[in-house]
Amino acid sequence: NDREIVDAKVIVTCPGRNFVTLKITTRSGVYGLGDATLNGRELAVASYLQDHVVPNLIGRDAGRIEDMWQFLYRGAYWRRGPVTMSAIAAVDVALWDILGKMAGMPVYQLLGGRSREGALVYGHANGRDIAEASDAVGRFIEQGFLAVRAQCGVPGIKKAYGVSNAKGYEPAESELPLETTWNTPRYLDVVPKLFEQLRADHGPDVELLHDVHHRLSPIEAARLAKSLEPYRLFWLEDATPAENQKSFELIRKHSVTALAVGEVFNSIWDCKHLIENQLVDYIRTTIVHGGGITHLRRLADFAALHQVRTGFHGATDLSPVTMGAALHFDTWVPNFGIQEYMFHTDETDAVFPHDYVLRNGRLHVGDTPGIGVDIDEDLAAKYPYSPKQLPIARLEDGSMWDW
Ligand code: GCO
Ligand code: MG
Repeated sequence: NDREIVDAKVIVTCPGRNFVTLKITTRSGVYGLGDATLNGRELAVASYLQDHVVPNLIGRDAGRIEDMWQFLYRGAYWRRGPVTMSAIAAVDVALWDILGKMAGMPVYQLLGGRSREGALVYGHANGRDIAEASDAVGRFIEQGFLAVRAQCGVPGIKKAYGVSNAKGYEPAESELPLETTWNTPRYLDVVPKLFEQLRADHGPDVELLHDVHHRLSPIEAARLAKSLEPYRLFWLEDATPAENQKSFELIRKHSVTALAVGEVFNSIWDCKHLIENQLVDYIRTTIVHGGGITHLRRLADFAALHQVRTGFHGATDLSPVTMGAALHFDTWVPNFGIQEYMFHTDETDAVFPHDYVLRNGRLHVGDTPGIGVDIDEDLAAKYPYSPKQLPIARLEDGSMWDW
């Protein structure tokens, strides 16, 4: 059988930041790639794959994508969790990539074909204060972006989430977590002022987004969502932690600001209540952390029943392999909303050559068979793994907080 898996290897590389990639090769020589990067915990997924998954792949039929998903999910007995689901995603995407290459078709075609020409994306504008953030938004608009996420510094807080440093936005900066401080009242005061200024400077048309990064309690989130209503956000993201999905009922009760959630989810079960009760408008769980195309397709169909649209996570800690797979999904999925897009470094782009391009505020996938992303293994080997962790946040009295 041409599709028999004869090799699977885990490639860890750090062209500016760490990425874990799975490469599965079939007897015919056709190979597929899957991203398995879990920011700050990369080697846990690399080991899960290398030690526990790879031995199961050899000899199996790469064409049995659904069965492989069920085998890895049900067969392991232990279910869900970001490490497991990222590993399953890597296998799943690699198999879709192989199927596309064998069929001579891009993955969006295998999924059911094009629903749109390009995927609307949003970029990240950050500033130390409101004026700097507004200038940054202006630069995205000049580049043709139709949607921009805006974050600004909080007065009195030295290092707030999403605020520029010399290198631009990079949360996993140090080997041990950077300690940041948090002050909710000052944050709640500055954010409406930021969006008032952005509407004054850039007018009503540009889509504006904001990420709270789980830092508010439900009632504080409700207050913020209500105070932002005049500025018509495309969405307010991760307004409160979502382990308790019912928390979002409180926000909904008080506000009509659109809500997005789910970049830290890894399964349909993390958002079942949120979706079936229409407590959010956009679901952010993406291919790499949510079990791959096979599981995300199920999640998106379920979301469609409740008029919830997709808004996939796309920060730079998700590799171009995920971006490629996500864009095929975005090109097909009927209930598409938006795709997050941050620019990877030139080093990363060189390690992962890809065929997607940005045009007039939308990302367009090419017609390369499969997901349209490759890996230059010789180049990847020149960038060894470099341990980095995400920061933590504490209140001014030292209490640990969400970030
Ligand atoms: C976003 C996210 C990211 C995460 C990062 C963690 O909305 O883009 O919040 O920036 O913080 O992906 O690894
Ligand atoms: Mg986020």
